[in-house]
Amino acid sequence: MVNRDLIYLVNAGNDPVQSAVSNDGSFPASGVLALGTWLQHRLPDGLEVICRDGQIYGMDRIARDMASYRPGLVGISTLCTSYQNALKIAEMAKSYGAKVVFGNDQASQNSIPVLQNQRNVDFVIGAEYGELPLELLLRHVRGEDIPLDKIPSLTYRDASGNVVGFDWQRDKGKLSIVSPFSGYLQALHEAGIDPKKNGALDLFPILNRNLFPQEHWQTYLANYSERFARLHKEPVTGVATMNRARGCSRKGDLVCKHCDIGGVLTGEVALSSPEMFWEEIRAAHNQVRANSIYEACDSFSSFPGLIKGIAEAKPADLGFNPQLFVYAQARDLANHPERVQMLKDIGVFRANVGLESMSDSTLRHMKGEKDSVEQNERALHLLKDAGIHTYGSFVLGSEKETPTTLRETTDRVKSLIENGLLSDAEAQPVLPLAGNYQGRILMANGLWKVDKEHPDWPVNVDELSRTYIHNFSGVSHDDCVVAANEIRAAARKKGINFGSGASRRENYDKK
Ligand code: B12
Ligand code: SF4
Repeated sequence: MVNRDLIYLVNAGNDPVQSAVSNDGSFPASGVLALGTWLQHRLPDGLEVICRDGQIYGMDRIARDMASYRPGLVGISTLCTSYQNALKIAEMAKSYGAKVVFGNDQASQNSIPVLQNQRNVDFVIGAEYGELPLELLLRHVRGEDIPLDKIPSLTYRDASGNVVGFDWQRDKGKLSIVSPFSGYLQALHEAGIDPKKNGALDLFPILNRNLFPQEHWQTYLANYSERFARLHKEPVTGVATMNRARGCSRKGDLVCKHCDIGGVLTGEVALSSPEMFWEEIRAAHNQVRANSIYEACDSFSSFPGLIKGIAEAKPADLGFNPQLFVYAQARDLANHPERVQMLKDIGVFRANVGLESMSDSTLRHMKGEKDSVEQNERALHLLKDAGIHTYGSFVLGSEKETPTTLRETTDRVKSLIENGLLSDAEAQPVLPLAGNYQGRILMANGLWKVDKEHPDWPVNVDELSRTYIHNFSGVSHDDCVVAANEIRAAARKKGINFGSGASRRENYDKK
């Protein structure tokens, strides 16, 4: 017997074979918290919500939870590097009779093949904003008369077993929070939010971080402190993630070619009010003593109006000194140096900057003609002068990559590290994904399915990356791994953090 009044929401942590980035396990997965908080607000009567982050909790404990809680519905947050774990959790959940729903970018973009190939997955919710569709699905599972075909962005099997409903490739344009298809217009209206003005994200309540056990927060803090405490002048008392802005100023051809963020690919911009921004920060401190807080908007520097508003709305009675970590684009900062000061004013102490390449021809191929290495360097100097640390990431092996450009990037990144312009360096071969340019190129050339036994997803991200680089780049995947290892060695020597995301661990072990 399952408990239909209990929903278990879990972020599937990275599969064991994956290499880590230095942020992994240091920052909470807020997607499941956002979903759980929404459900508690909307279905307050008799619903129990349990949230866990598999990245720090471990599969054994998730297995024990399934056996003891017997949830009626299990929601699994699934990214490209956590698909195997997500499937294992689905299998465990199913063995006790739960219904299983996958969500987040990876599941969303691949919902059709996931359901065609995985009997342990009942549903996929393909949404930027999973809250409302999950609420409707939960109500359906609990016995309310809500037909599956009335749930926005749901992929499911019909009575004959055919996979029907949301198809990301076909329907992604309908996911906007202000689209009639998304189902949010009525909720916005009820909340008194004008969908034509910015502020739609105010619809989502302040995260209830207590949905994660205290132990999760202690683990994030311990992991974070081990890697980042040395960057702080004041003791770090807690770490939190928040998200009060979504979207990017890049549109159309200027979207970075490797970008796979669903909302950015569809041109979605949604913001909260500056007041809500500070409420979230205050709550993060009250709930888990967080003073190091990651605003996960990619890319935050795209919104100078919002940042200015946030600076103006900063409460005088906050009672602590928030240290913010945000995404910023080099181009935004180099062309608008005043934005660096604005970031400083609101408490930004570390910026995550996708520098991608330090060779103009590859950089421009990846990000368009308006970006340059000179801008990358200028932004790094501005940040350093303002006392803001930079987490710089680099993507190797694009179509314009040649041995010369790869050498140029590697040497320049090493010199950035040596000159103290980076406090973290992340470098890895480019990864084609269902939503990004590289993925589309593989699909167009019939090269997408690289694993015949797992046609829904080639679980080995390196194979996919290798296939792409081998066929379309002027270097090999091995060349990129060698370059990444050279960058990692320089970072290690300098004593700064380093990592290689979305790439397999074996590339970097014993090197
Ligand atoms: C913050 C962040 C992190 C944090 C926290 C990780 C986490 N799991 O949340 C850190 C730094 C630790 C991290 C790590 C990684 N990340 Co990350 N990360 C982000 C970022 C910038 C924001 C995510 C976020 O917090 N948004 C705010 C919350 C509220 O929204 P959300 O998580 O998207 O969840 C909403 C919906 O997606 C949906 N939803 C989510 N889960 C579920 C589950 C169910 C059942 C349902 C119904 C709906 C649903 O509803 C939620 C509420 O609206 C995104 C890019 C972006 N801007 O979206 C990349 C992103 C998600 N990360 C990505 C990647 C690749 C990684 C890493 C693999 C990097 C690496 N190590 O190689 C790891 C994976 C770690 C893991 N398995 O958890 C990719 C995923 C690509 C893909 N197709 O899978 C993204 C899209 C960036 C990119 N490259 O384009 N990341
Ligand atoms: S700056 Fe970030 S969010 Fe914007 S397109 Fe590039 S990778 Fe995507």
